Amino acid sequence: MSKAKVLQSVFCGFGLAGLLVVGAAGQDITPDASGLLARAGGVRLQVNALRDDVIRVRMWKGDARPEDASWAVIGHGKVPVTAEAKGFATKDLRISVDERLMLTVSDLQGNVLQKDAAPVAWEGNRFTVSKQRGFDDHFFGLGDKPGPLDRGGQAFTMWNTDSFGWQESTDPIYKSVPFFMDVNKGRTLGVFLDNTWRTSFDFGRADEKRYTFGSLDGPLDYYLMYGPEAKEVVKTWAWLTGPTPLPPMWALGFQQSRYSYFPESQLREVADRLRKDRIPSDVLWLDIDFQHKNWPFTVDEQGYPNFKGMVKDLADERFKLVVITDLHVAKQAGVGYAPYESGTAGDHFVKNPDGSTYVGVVWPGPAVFPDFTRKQTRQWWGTLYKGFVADGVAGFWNDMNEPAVFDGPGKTMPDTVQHRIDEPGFKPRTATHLEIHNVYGMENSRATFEGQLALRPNERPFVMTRASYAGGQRYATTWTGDNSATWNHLRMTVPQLVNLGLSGFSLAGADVGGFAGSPPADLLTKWLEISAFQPIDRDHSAKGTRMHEVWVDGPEQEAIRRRFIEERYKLMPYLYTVAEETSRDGVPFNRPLFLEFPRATADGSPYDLTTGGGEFMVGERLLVAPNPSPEEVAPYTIHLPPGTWYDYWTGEQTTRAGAVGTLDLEQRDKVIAQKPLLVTPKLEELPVYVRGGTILPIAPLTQNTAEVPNGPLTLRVYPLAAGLNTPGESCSGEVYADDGHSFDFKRGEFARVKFSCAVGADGGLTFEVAKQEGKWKPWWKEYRVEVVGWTPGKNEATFNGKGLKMTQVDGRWGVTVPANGAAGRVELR
Ligand code: NBV
Repeated sequence: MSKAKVLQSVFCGFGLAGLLVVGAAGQDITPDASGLLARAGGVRLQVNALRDDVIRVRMWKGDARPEDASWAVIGHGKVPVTAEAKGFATKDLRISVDERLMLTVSDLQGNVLQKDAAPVAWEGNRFTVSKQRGFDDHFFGLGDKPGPLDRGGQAFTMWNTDSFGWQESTDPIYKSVPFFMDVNKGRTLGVFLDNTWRTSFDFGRADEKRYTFGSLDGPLDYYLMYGPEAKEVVKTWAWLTGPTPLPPMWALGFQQSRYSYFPESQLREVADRLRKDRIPSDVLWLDIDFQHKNWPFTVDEQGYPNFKGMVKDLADERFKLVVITDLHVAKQAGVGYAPYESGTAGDHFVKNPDGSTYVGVVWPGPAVFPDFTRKQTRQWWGTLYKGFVADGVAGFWNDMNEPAVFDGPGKTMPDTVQHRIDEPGFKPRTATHLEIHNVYGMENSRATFEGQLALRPNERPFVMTRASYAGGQRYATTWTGDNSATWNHLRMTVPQLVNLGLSGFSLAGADVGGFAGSPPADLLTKWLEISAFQPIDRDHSAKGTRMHEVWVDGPEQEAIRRRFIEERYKLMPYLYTVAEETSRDGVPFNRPLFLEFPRATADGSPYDLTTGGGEFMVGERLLVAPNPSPEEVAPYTIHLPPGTWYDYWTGEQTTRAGAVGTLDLEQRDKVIAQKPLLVTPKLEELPVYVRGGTILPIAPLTQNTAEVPNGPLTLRVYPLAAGLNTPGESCSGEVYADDGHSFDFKRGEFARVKFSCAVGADGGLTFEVAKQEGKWKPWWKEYRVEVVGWTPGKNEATFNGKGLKMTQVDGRWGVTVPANGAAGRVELR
């Protein structure tokens, strides 16, 4: 459509009143191949389709188009659109713009997905975007913000902040991930405001009919990602900003940390005890006290006289070591402190407006701060790891990178500190700390990550960062900072880690047992139970609190704790498969139920509103249902989405609401309403369910992820319907394996095996093993195929047509068959 034509239709469409509002001076729409450019008064609006389901919206004042650069977005194309009278349409969406540049986004069926509630409000450079909000809008994401899973009714600020002892209503805390999704009756729209300045989000707190987002400065630049299913939006988010890469497998093992193990002998005692007590574990952490006077990249030679030898001894015991490397470089001239001297020589530190180096006080005393917005500085930072890497340190921890500065205003750097952006995609320019603050931690973790890659090109880096921004999942795992040893903090780990996962940070953890304060024995036990199903399982505690390693409360508590950690290790083939999925499509490790069951409610509202956000999925197959009030002793209700479920521990089947597809939505809801599933909480139990139709890969117990499991890979079949009595019903599963630490998987050195099964008319089961993808030889030589809740009618089994004997193990009937990468078929009846 020509520009003139659009103008004409715009005029007709809006009528005289509209024109008067804008003024004759200039409102027009110019379509282009992938969207439009519009102008009203002195404001420009650019809307483009990056994909049929992804729209980018930019707005600015004046003629000069702002710089098009992003720390978060990793590149994207544009797709052609069809121009329409008031906007354009893609194959999924319709965008219309009114005379005041107000946007409406609908699907092609006419459902409004998002509509401006008011024109963008500008106050100097500050802007606020307002969207209409209804009671069916539910908001998720926004990174590590504490509070309920659904962000509706609340308001948040993005400003990375060291918030020791944060509580449920504390905001802001460590990270800024200005991405959220709005789930409205099963239709999901993701929104990402790509602005690193201090941004704010209000989901109906100031005005229940609106949600708003804005910033005090910087670009008005946001992306809309349409589902309709939330899972699609999460995948699109990973498309836009990158998924969490595949971690080394040991990162999924149990990890023991404390602020701080000191001296070396204490760390060795912890290691010995873990092995002696047979607590499966992979990682030990060293916090700041292992350093000389808290100077990053040094070792206190008195406390740790034989650092290299110790790392080696730990490695012999199959422990990986992660050490802290804070970014505040001690300001120590002339004493041979290489990070300061080489950093000064290379001009790598951030500056005051007068050109002098900015100095702030942190753990080492006066310290200087690398300018991570410079590529050269990140490269230099990466080289600082050379010594630790040579010593065999496996991973690195970037703390305090909000950045925390003890004597700075607001406990961070002054707003006026200068960063010298020198980064591909950006104009080389000076930016104030106001602009860089929220990405500083992410770029710190990026420098660490890329440094590892440079030093050990064929090893997957492991970095954990406290502060980050959107896209930071590309470089580091994260944790929720300085939580507290309370029951409420244990409860909050679930919504917090789930929202982090939806925001891209699939691999996240909370300090197990709580950082601040001392957990009573039962709290620590329950925490270790739940964390066994969370992505990063790291026990960590603050100085001055009581020790909280697994054994500290005596043999009874220890036995419970061990059992859960052991279960995590048995589930490792599944957990690793989930992590590998994340690395491709971004669907997180822990998931809200609505991600897997978008149609579990009659009206399409997120199912998690029913559960209160306390239940969560591990991958697509396991559901964990902790007590929503973990200190409460009375029975509580578990809400299982429609379908067949199995108690993970007992195998008992719970078809609470009929199999999916057999009841209509309304009936399903009634069934759920009729029969609450009540459980009485017990210290030693955590309800976990397996979705019917699952084939779950399980390994023999190992004491760490480096140990080769001894025995077959168990493929536990959880039929879709009870007793295999519904012909045609099927189940599926898969397992992924590789060497667990290198990038050889990118060159085909991996194994992915898919399994499926179907129930025959005779009540028997046909189980198919597909030919292995990839050329890696996994550890298993055999499969144990077993069926949960099933008794054979004829007691007949074949493998590839040949008869074999069926056996019962722990009440489950099955067979053991060779596994050599070839396709195979097991028949059980
Ligand atoms: O490095 C010490 C701690 C660390 O243990 C914790 O996990 C971080 O969140 N660090 C904060 C600095 C001081 C905390 C009081």
